[in-house]
Amino acid sequence: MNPVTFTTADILNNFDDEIDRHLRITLGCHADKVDSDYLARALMIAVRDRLVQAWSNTQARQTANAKRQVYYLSLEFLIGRSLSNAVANLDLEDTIRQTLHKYGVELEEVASQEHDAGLGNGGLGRLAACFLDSCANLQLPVVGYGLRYEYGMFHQEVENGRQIEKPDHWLRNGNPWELERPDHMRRVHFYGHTEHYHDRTGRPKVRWANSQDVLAMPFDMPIPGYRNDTVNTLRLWKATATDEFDLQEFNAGSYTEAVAAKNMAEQITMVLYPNDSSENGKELRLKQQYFLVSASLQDVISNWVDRHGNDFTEFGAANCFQLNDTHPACAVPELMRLLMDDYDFEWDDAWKVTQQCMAYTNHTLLPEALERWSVGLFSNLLPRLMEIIHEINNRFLVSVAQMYPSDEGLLRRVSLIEDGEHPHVRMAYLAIVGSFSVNGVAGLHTDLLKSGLFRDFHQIWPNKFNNKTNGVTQRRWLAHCNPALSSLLTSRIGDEWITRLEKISDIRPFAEEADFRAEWRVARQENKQRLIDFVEQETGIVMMPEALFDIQVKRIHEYKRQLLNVLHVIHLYDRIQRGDTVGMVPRCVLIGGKAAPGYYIAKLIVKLINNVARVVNVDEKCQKLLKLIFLPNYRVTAMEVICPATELSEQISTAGKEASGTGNMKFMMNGALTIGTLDGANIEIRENTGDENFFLFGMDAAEVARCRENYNPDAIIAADPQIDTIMRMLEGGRFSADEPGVFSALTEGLRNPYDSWLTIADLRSFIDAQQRVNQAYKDQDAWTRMSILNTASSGWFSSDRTISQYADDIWKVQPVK
Ligand code: 26W
Repeated sequence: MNPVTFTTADILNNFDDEIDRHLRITLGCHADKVDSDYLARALMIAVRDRLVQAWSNTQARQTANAKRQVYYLSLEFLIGRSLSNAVANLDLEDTIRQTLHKYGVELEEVASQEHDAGLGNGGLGRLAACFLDSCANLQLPVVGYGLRYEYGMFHQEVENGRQIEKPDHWLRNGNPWELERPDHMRRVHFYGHTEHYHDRTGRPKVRWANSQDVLAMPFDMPIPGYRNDTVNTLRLWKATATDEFDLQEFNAGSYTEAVAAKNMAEQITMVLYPNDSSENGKELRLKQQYFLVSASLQDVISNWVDRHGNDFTEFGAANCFQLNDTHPACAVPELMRLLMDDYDFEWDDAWKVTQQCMAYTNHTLLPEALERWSVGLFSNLLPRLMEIIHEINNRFLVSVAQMYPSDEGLLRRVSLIEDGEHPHVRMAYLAIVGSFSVNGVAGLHTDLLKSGLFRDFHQIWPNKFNNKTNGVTQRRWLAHCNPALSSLLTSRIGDEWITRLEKISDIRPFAEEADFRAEWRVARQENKQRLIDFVEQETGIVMMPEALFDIQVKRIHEYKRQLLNVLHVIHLYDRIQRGDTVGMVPRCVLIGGKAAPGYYIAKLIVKLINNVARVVNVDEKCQKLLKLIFLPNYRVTAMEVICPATELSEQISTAGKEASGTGNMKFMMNGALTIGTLDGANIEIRENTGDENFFLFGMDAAEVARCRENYNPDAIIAADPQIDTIMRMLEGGRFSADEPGVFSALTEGLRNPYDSWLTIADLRSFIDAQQRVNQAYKDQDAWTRMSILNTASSGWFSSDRTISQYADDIWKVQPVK
């Protein structure tokens, strides 16, 4: 058929008509029923239509010209909303505002109707979303592969101070961005057994027999670049039942039951696991992981075969898979399986290809977060993969034994199978052995991987290891979420920073101009007011506009030490009670974040924050000086209001525990000052902004290690009257009058000499640093200068920089213009 093309002008001229047509015809909305929800849907469809042409052009261009394609495999993509992002990237804002004014609404109001795509837990998932944005911005041939969960990250509510989880049915009103692609459906095997046989030429072969199969249906989401005619793809798989599944399992007499049983297959992509940093070993989770990996690899291979037939000579050089943590580590044995069983590769050739195109990113040092799968469970669910893993391990251990003869301990330590009564597969080791690149996500993190967690592997393959410090996209995390500051920046240095954040350092000299500082404060105050309104709407609490906005938002976890933050609030509360308030600046402390549903201590921390808040916020004496707020249901969209209004960013993890952090970068970019430990990317933030513009406290990673050797929290508490008072208030029930003893697990943890998080050890230093913050805030002019210098120094923390480094050092991939 002949191709039909529209010019951009045709489309733009008709924007009004088009919205009208989508309202009336696509959505069947009667003229007197038009509201911001209908308008949002009509608008999203109209914007998506504009993306489609550039989208298929991008695909054609990349297929024709890219020497190497990259696939970002991730169980999580924490996208948030897409409308405003697409509107900005297509430069449609003015056109759309005009159209919407005819309906008497603002773009912001319409955009706020869109449901967050919350297909991730936290840092790792949001990083994947920032990376896709940067890849599109840099015009790199990168496809994201993930799962289309029916239910994303749970919705958090608070009842009697406790977290309650509610399901997040984000697809209820449809997802206008996605395009279903039934012609690219794939089939994934589970269970069954393997059969070894000889093919017609007498070669030994293996087949996976009697498997139960599930179909993988792809849904594509467009990822638009910033005004560059590039639209990349995020392909999300949905599990659906095969028809024979029903016939096999159920007899013909129970037709309706058989059809209903389709649910079993469709369970696989029903819900995102809300665990962040602790693995739980559930079979369904392994099913999800393998489902993603198998569907995606088959997709890539089938596209390859379409273009090159069965000639795989260049496959390894032309394709690169980036594994987002170990969650998709089954890609290693799965690629081996597909090459050997389906395309007749010999082991050595398949292994060469696999090692040539896999790369692994580690995101955590916490031992409890390292994925291990029981060999029994694995063999049952994925029998063919388990065989391949055993073979990879045997060959690997033979080569290690050759390199380091008679080091039995080493062989046991690096084995992919952890021996014991219940042997387990160590997924991180599988990923390391199968990849040509292993990277950490901040300088300290990579150093600790090399010297600690992966020490033996670093000794074997020093050149595999490399660092890629994380970054965030300034398009969402500054240009979009902070219009006041963005236009102020652009008025002085132009708008090149939107695509080249290193340019933001040009703002540095303006820190010395009083007028500019005054304008900076006006923008900040406008943002604080936006947050005040948001918080009042969500919690009923009214923050004081003149107060220091002191904010900690992230997953609730012991290592992130929200507890340390609360102990400081209790200290301020005590000072206010005692009348010790000379020179104290008013402060609003806001804490937000979700606890994993099965993480008892994290949930208790949520309860403590809420209980302390209840006491502080009704106290007469605190009214003008102190508020504590727990903001429920922290999510991407909430951060878009929070980070522009933040003055003090809390990055207070136990040194050596936070791999990088990325919230810390969003705050810095928006002009917040950081109070933090020498952990993760805080170290690089401090290096860039300068020691004098960063509030440092606490032990560094080396001191933490030494501290553990003879840690005596009781002695520290007894020797420091202020700390002693804090503990007495907690233990005396000041915040648990109606439920005596509820917090004993927390106070006992604090006093435990084996407390992994060493909270009491850093408390004095933290209180003192907070006092320095207090003094600094009194000089608003000096504070503003520091704020400007933080923004001016944030160029390094753009995910564009991070992705350029992945592209140059790991992927060896060029932009396709
Ligand atoms: C198996 C359960 C599970 C689920 C998620 C284990 C571990 C995870 C992630 C690794 C948790 C995570 O999001 N890690 C964060 O990754 C960010 C992006 O690199 C870093 O900035 C954070 O420091 C790190 O905690």
